[in-house]
Amino acid sequence: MATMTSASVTIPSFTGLKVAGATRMSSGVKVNSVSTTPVAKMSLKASLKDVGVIVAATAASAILASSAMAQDVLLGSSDGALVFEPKEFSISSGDKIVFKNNAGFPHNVIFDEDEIPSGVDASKISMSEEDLLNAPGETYAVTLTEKGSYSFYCSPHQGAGMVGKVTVN
Ligand SMILES: [Cu+2]
Repeated sequence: MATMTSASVTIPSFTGLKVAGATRMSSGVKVNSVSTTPVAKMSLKASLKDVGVIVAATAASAILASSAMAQDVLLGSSDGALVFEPKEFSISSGDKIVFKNNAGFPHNVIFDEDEIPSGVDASKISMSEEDLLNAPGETYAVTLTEKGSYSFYCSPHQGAGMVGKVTVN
């Protein structure tokens, strides 16, 4: 039973990764709910780990290497709360923010077009609304250069309070 459940959950995550859409959300929720069984959790982790590596490599290639500092932000706290951790922080212009899937996924990172410095294109620094980080450890990185304050949220969990704010100095 545990093995069957694991397989049936893992396959949609595998094939659907990055293809996006509302269906991805429901498969991600299932992953979390079945992971209470130790056996299912172990095999899930093993198979999803490989996916995470592939996705991380793909994401990394889209990001220019930089000698600037990086700020890590966890997506979901380790106790499972639907929050960015930290949810409010400051960086220097040119620093990279690395959002990392931690718990309670799927998550994404959308900058609020009305709460970013004028002249900054929200779509260029955000993930797309339907794009979701499904796998443990999967990351989304963005480098901010324009000084000012930026508000961002996770679209699946915005209503639950998964919002954050970064000040670029
Ligand atoms: Cu979220």
